[in-house]
Amino acid sequence: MREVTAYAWVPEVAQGFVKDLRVRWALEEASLPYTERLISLEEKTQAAHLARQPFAQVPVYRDDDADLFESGAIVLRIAETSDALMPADVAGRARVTSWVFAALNSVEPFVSNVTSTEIFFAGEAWAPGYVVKAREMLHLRLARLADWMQGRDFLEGGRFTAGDLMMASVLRDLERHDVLETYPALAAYGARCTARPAFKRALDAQLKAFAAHVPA
Ligand SMILES: N[C@@H](CCC(=O)N[C@@H](CS)C(=O)NCC(=O)O)C(=O)O
Repeated sequence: MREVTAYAWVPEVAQGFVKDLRVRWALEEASLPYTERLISLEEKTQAAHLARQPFAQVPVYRDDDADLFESGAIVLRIAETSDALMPADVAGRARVTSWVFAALNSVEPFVSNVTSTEIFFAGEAWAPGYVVKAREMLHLRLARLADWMQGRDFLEGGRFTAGDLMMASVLRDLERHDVLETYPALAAYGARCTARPAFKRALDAQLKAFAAHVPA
């Protein structure tokens, strides 16, 4: 049994970007079937959900042996059971873990500072000045990542791993923010990852749920 908790519906701006997509993508890469547990936006703050996700967010995931939250933790758990997302050797697995954390810790906060300001706070008086600084900080991280990607198709060279899944998911949040144009190698890397059939199946599954639950 594998079950992913996701939202039944979110406003259009978030559709295709809700983080259960990462979990669905990992499961698709690993060819592991799963069921969906879809909750409303109201349910996220109810006790039953908070008992499983203390921050009132999705995704939440469970399988026969574990119940966990945080997309990175979930993707790593799935990766541990599938050589589609992690190599078999200890050293290679450690590198994948490093990249999952790098995506979530060293890149995503800088991406979020820009995207959340430009999407949710664009009208605030402080936003224009803040976003200039946030973009500068983001460019520092992206420039380093672009250097790393030189001569590499994926983060660790020739093969796709859970690290790429997470990094591409983070970079994808910049699609609507004219940032990746500065880094053709990163844009190409992201496109290489999201061109994978497993990503398409995951995205379709998330969007299908939203289409079936449009509020009256
Ligand atoms: N660090 C968490 C973040 C999860 C997250 O941001 N979830 C969003 C949807 S993409 C959410 O449920 N937001 C509702 C809220 O924060 O109240 C993870 O990676 O799982």
